[in-house]
Amino acid sequence: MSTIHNSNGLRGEIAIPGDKSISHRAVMFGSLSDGLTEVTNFLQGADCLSTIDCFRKMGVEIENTPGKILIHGKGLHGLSAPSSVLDTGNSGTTTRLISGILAAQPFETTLTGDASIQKRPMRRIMEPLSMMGADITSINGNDCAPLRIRGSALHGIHYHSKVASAQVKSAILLAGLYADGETKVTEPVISRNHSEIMLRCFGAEVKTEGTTAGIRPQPHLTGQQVHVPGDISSAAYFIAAGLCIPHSELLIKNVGINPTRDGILKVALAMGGDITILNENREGEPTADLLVKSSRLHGITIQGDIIPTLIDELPIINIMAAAAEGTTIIKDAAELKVKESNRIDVMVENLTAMGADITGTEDGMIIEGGKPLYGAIVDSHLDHRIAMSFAVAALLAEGETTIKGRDCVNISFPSFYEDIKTLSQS
Ligand code: SPQ
Repeated sequence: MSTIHNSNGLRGEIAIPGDKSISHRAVMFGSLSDGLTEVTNFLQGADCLSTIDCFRKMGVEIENTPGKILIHGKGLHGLSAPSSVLDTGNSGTTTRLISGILAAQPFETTLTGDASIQKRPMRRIMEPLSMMGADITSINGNDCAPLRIRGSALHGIHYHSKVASAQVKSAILLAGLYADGETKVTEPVISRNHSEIMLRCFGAEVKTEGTTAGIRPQPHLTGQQVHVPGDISSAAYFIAAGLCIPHSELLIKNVGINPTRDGILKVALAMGGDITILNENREGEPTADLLVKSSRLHGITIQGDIIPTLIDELPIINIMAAAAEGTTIIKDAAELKVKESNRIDVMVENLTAMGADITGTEDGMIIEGGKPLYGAIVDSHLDHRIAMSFAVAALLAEGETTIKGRDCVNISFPSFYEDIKTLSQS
């Protein structure tokens, strides 16, 4: 499918691949544990494979078998110095979380990634980790990767983060496993809490109160069985397609609906979307099946505390807003500028090319919905979330759409185009 055409409706059932954030964390925490960690429904996306590669380079035996990932943990103090640079690929999560671990190891590491990673801000982790005593430098002096990290003795701190960021919070908590006292992070608004939930399962002492998460230094973690739920960020493309394309009905199975990630559901319902939540399971990371039917959507305002719970879904929410009647206003989302691409500029560029009425603002965008969309050549800027959002826009548009750099979906959803094709034929 190199060009994408208008769709007559998506119908059928889809099982969404494993959650990217949870898959990364399972590999990291399993590597730092004593004993075996078994991970099922692991996301075989390029980002999570970068995390596996980094830990293999530090001596961890990780078997990637068809049904499960087996991680033979080295314990908190068992990693060995890599013989080459650690390459985190396109993954901000790998880069930032692993920095918290490397800050405490008895060796020096150089960490880098692709062109996009080398532009993403690292000062946000360098500052708190340095306050803990870490020796971490940006080799080019621009507060971006490549980073050189020399392991040091770390102190517990209480850090007040200016941004609501699970990557910042998790980097600090992971360094806190090795500190000489309690470490706490307070965020302005709570960000996704997968690290807190999973670290507790592996035996760490993690406490949370309001927007503060705290951890105590730990003698050891213990290997676990982790079943990764389907990624709500990947499900979001099918939620949007099911709602916006006439004659659609989709059953999206086993989706993670952790309240720190479920903003897309709240927004879709507030826009008038017909979504039924079925088979809810609230143990550990909560999951449910979602039955989604074509709906007439209307514009809304999205701002404030909900933003961190849907930050990665804002590109596809833009497409829903373009298809909806009326105005959608998105505020408090300046973080979109420092993702794999500047997601405010790129959404404005591509949606405008397709005929939508969208204006970028300092911290979001304003979309006047209901204008017809036309096929166009759009550029993903090698950002997976942009490519998938415009694949859905293409299904809604008259004519033919070409997405430049379309294969970047492999970062988080390798079977994405195949799944759209299957559901188009059902
Ligand atoms: O890993 P990466 O590249 O940062 O991935 C993105 C994405 O769209 O897949 C962001 F570009 O998701 C982040 C998310 O935005 C994954 C993440 C996590 O697993 O902890 C947290 C969020 O980032 P942040 O900066 O808000 O902590």
